[in-house]
Amino acid sequence: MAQGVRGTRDFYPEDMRLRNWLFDRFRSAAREHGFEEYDAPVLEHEDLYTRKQGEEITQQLYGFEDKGGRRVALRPEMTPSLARMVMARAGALPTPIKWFSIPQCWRYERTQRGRGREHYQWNVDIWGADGVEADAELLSVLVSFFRSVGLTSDDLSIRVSSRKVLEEVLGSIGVTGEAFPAVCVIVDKMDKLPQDAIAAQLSEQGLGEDDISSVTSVLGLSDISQLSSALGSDSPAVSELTELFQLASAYGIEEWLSLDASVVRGLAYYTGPVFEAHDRAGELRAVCGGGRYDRLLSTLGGKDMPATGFGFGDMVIMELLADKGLVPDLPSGNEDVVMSLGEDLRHAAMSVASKLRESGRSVDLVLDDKRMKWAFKHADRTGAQRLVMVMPDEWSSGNVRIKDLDTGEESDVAFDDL
Ligand code: 4HU
Repeated sequence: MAQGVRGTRDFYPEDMRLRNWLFDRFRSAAREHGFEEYDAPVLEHEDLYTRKQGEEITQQLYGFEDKGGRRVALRPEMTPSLARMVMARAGALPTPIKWFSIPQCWRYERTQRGRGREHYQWNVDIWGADGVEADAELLSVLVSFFRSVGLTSDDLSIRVSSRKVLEEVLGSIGVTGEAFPAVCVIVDKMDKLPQDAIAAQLSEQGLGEDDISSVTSVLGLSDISQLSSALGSDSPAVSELTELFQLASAYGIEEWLSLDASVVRGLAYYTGPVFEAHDRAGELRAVCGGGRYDRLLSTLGGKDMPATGFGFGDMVIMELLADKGLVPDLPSGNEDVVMSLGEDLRHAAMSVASKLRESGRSVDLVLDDKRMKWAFKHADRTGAQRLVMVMPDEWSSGNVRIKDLDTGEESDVAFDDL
């Protein structure tokens, strides 16, 4: 009974301090860019996620039947819930919509490994803005966050491309329409699955050996001039990426970015710029990923609205911060430890604690008989600033003794002045 559900995590107070520290920085980066926070239920209708392009995220759906016989799912990602919310207020919401959230998202893998089944994923999205300015703004949010936790462009790079690159290559081969998102999902798995498995899947989508070579050679490109030679200088993909990199320079974040045509992302709905951040050492999975998805609403039965956004999980970033020695040592946040010497002064200690709490301080009142030595240790261990002692002689003259635990200085303070 001491164990929780497989693949889930408990957050003890020390874990929660770190999680709150991380989420505070997620929130600050989004808030300083003018994004507002929203939330949605963790439980959704399963059909919000029924897409047929073989994405890992829909294959690993944590879906089940509820007691009323309805098919429901724990959300695997936030974007469909956000799309549902935007659609329900279509026309009534002022655009651009700039919203963020930090939802818990769930997966259920059929293959049994010791892998997590839940994580928190910071989501930042802009709806109703169709230019690359919106995509650049998201990259600025990301870089602000990275800087706020002490990471530099030596630690990380954000690899950028556009779905239009692959769209143009496939268009020249005659692969269009329905097959496009499916091919993107397969191409995303190129560095994870054996070559023959990829070839077999691409062949199902109508690509022959020569087509696969053309795709592979373009995906290997990593600068704009190569891309321009391959796709033509009038290529919409090339113009889009050129403009995006110019905007990144204006933001002062260009050293964080690199062009990488192999980035396509594994979600079917992306239509334009796509990006993912990786540690430069190349030891970890992607830290975050995102892109433009201008046609998601029509797949959900609504009228399309341009949109772009990213998801940023809470696990890989903590691994990276640990590798770089950037995980902070966080104190409890308790400011005062209040204790009485002797049982007669219990009530007095409660009055003292109440007075300090009303003044806004965070007060840990010692609840049972402890020795002075214990209180010192306790105050030190929890990182408190002061030890407030209610002592017989001092209390009879209306005072308490306060020890400043940084300087070691002690002074008597009147109860009325607390
Ligand atoms: C994903 C989705 C939900 C939960 C977890 Br853990 N991972 C895909 O990255």
